[in-house]
Amino acid sequence: MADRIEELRKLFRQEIARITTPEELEKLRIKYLGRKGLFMEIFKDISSFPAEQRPKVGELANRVRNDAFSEWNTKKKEIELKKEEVKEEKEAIDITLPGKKFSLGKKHPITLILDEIKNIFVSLGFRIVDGPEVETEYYNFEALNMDLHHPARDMWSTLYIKEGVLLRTHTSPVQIRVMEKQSPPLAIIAPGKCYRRDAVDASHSPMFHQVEGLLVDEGVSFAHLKGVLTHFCHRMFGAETKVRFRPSFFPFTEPSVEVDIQCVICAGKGCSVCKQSGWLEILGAGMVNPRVFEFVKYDTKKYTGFAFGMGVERIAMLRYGIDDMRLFFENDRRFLKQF
Ligand code: 2NL
Repeated sequence: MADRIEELRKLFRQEIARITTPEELEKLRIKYLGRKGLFMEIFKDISSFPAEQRPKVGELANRVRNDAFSEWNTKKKEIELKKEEVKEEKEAIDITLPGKKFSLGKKHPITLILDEIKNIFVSLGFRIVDGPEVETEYYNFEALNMDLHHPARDMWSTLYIKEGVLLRTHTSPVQIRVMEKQSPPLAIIAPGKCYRRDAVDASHSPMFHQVEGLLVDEGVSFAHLKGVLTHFCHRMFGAETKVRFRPSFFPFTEPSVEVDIQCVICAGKGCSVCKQSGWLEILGAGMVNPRVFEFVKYDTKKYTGFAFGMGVERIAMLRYGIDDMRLFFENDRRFLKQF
């Protein structure tokens, strides 16, 4: 009997040594240690032994079975550990692999031109101001001397949010708000987004960028306007650029001018960009209409000022030689990466 028990122990050890999976291990448990397992059979056989031998054989059988149990438990832990290790190995990050490539973005051409314009005026002592894009009719039109009958106030030209509230059509309202809070002297520029009820084409967009400027002090004259804006054109388009001032009309300035530069494409000879005129319109400007000063309660006997406004997209198109404004808003990376 003791031989049989030792034999069983040997067999059990041989089999368990070859096991690698939890399924095999479970089968082994049932075969040897289960309720109908090989060890149980031995316990059954013990009852057929003479009484004096039973305790000894029983004790041996018990010991071998208990050993087998603890060996089985050890193996179980081993397998679980192995499984865990394999899993970790599979999930491990290979830090020697090359990384994913990503490309750095660049500043948008409109931002680049805006930065240039701001730098020029800041270097002359102008301060950058901003304000709301959703405005009231008062700040966008009325305070700029554009009365109820002005065509721009039509709902077909302007994007209205509700009655009396709209998307600003220029950045002038920002300057009105600054004048309300601050008395002269004052030199500011107001860059930002503007909105008009326009269909998209090569030269129109319902959203575009504008920079307006305003300088108010005692004794400000048209000569100051000409000096500052000529300097701006020279910094923006080159010191050799010819500049011309042409009479115009705006309700918020009097007198008013359009500022042209000699065509940068054909050098004044006449081409399709300048419509054969040799000149390109760059800015609108003028001496602030005293009626605007009255709205912000500035003393019109004491103070005069000049103001100007320019479209950023137009300047960017001329600087970069772009003939279609839509390119700025499509955000095609092949276009954007060129700047
Ligand atoms: C243009 C013309 C202009 C102004 C804007 C202005 C602002 C205040 C008072 C008076 Cl608060 N004027 N702005 C003046 C003249 C022309 O813009 O062609 N813009 C694209």
